[in-house]
Amino acid sequence: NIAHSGINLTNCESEPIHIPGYIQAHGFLVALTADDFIIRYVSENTNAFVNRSATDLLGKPLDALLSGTELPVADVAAILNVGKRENAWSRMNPHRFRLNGRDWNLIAHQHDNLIILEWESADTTPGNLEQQLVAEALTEVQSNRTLTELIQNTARRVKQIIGYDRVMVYRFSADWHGEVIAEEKEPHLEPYLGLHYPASDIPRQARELYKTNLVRIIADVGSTPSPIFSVAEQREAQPLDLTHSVLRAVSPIHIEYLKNMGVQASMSISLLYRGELWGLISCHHATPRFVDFPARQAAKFVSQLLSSALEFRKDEEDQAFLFQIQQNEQKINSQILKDWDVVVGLTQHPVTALDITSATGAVLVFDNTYYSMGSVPDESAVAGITNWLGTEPFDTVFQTDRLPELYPSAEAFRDVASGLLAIALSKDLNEYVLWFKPEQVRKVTWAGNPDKPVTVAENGQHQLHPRKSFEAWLQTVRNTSEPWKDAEISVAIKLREDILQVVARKANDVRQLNE
Ligand code: BLA
Repeated sequence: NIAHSGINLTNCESEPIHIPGYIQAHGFLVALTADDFIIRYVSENTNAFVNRSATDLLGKPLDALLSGTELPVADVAAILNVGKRENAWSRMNPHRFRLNGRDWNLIAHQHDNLIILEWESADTTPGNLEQQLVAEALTEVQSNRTLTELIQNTARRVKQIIGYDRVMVYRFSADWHGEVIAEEKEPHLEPYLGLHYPASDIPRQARELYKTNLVRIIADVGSTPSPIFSVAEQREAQPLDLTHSVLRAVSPIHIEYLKNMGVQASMSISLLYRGELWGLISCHHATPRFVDFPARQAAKFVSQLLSSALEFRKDEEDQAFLFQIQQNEQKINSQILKDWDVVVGLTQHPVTALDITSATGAVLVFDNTYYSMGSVPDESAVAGITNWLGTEPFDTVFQTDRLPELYPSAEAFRDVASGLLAIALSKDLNEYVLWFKPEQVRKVTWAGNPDKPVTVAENGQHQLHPRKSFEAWLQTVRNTSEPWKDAEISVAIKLREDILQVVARKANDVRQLNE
């Protein structure tokens, strides 16, 4: 049993998950000194595979591990020498061997001065479906597919490669909470698509580790992890660093989470965007399920193609959004100039003030009159907002993604106006353009009954359940909208300048007429 060593729901971030002292028992691990191949660490279960007790092997040369097996020491030593000399570990993995009547993949890497050898069983049938899916994915990233299609198809391909019940694309937000943005699943499972989870479900040190080590599999949440033994003189030393390991035993807190969720195997693949974690492909299976190294590599490759598409598509889409709203702003400006009327120019044409942001509603308050576009609070509510804005210390632009927190009366219409972006045309005359965004989550549909109590374990671990997590997240985002993008704010400021110019020129015309 892994010692929790004081880790609980409130201090998850301090669990040192890269040095758990255990591996998952579906494979075995041996770590050798890089200079002379002396065994320094061995997982306890090694004896079941090589018929030598783990403690016997400590301090012995590599030969001790392989003697008595049909595996030539020279072959393994040759591989390690090449890996060492050229630091070619990742390019060379895996090495397929037959050992005691079974097929194995040896996955080797070097960390500090140790070479870590991990042995996993190899599927007997390497398929060409994988190759076909990888080829398809390659062609697709070069095509003109939208990011949404690429994301969905990546989930579909990963599911075909690893055969899990559910494959999700989980995207992180700026505050590290996340959302399921694509899902491929067996029909009987309740959908998680569109659900959000708090940042603490995947704590900081886990996200850091996942930037370095891009794939992890938890083959069986019910299996007992195997402890790693080390030589006597190292007993006081740090446990073996498993940052780059493929067999690392997983945090018991996360195991609990998966069990509560009815999941017995989990695999996830990191999605990086400019070196930062953008999301994860998260995969679940209801029964234990191992995926061998070549299949994991294929799934990783398909996911990395998505990451590489992100690198340019995401910029492209951000660029396209900015371009679109800038175009709309110019259109509105020319409408105002042509009509020589702010109200008509902003509200009466196919392109209105609503189209320069991603807001769902907008209001122009001008000349003591209220003009609405899209879904907005009613006139008296808007009057309340503008009166309050008049007392706020800003001259040009005001924005918030949590209006009810600043202006409590807004809680009554948070479903249309949790986010507010406002430009002041004249605070003295109470003239503004206002844009509104709704509360982030208005309606959530669980396939199951959300009021059904979760079974409560004696130790209170029931808190670790995605449904609970989702509720926790809902509490934190009540009364908040999606944030306003810099592009939206800067285009709104540009619109303000254009409007004020026309207002000033009109005032000037009136003055000249009167003179
Ligand atoms: C790890 N948590 C993870 C991982 C995922 C999630 C994907 C990566 C490991 C894996 O592949 O299974 C979370 N999985 C999700 C979420 C969804 C999903 C949100 O499918 C949504 C559909 N977890 C908690 C709390 C703590 C916690 C409260 O919920 C801490 C108190 C910890 N999660 C935790 C830890 C890890 C983790 C420590 C790292 C596990 C490891 O790699 O050792």
